[in-house]
Amino acid sequence: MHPKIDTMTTNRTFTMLKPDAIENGHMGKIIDMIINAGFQIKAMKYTKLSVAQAQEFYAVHSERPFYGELVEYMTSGPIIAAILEKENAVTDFRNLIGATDPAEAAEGTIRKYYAENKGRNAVHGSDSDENAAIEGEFHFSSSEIF
Ligand code: IDP
Ligand code: MG
Repeated sequence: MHPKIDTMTTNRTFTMLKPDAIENGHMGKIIDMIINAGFQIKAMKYTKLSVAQAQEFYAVHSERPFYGELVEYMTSGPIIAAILEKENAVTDFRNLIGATDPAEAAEGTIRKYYAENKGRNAVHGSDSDENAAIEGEFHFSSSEIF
């Protein structure tokens, strides 16, 4: 039998610069790191999540003890949402942002530089190609993607 070849990989991921990154004035430096790492910005907007949007976006975590805190934090101020393109976008972007908890994030990662703690951790990055597509469509219509 032939080995199964994965043709499902896409070159896009989805990110949010979270409320702490905006509050702390880190958005310019974070966007600069993203561009310098070779990502193209396909879509970007400055917006604010409603409680219903944050609950839906993080529905996978609804049973976790931090869910209420997470929704409150993600709706506490504006965010910057973006669709990014690059070869191996999902994996490369997860490597660029670093571990969820900045105490565990590698040197040179966005969370190492700019996250406050495990909850207020500056950036979101999709964890799979499938979620990247779902999350991108959640925030952008096709006429907003370039
Ligand atoms: P990720 O953002 O690195 O993919 P997830 O485990 O998917 O991490 O969690 C989603 C978000 O929920 C995190 O980025 C962080 O903002 C928040 N979060 C995760 N774990 C905790 C926790 O233990 N306490 C508070 N907030 C958390
Ligand atoms: Mg995640």
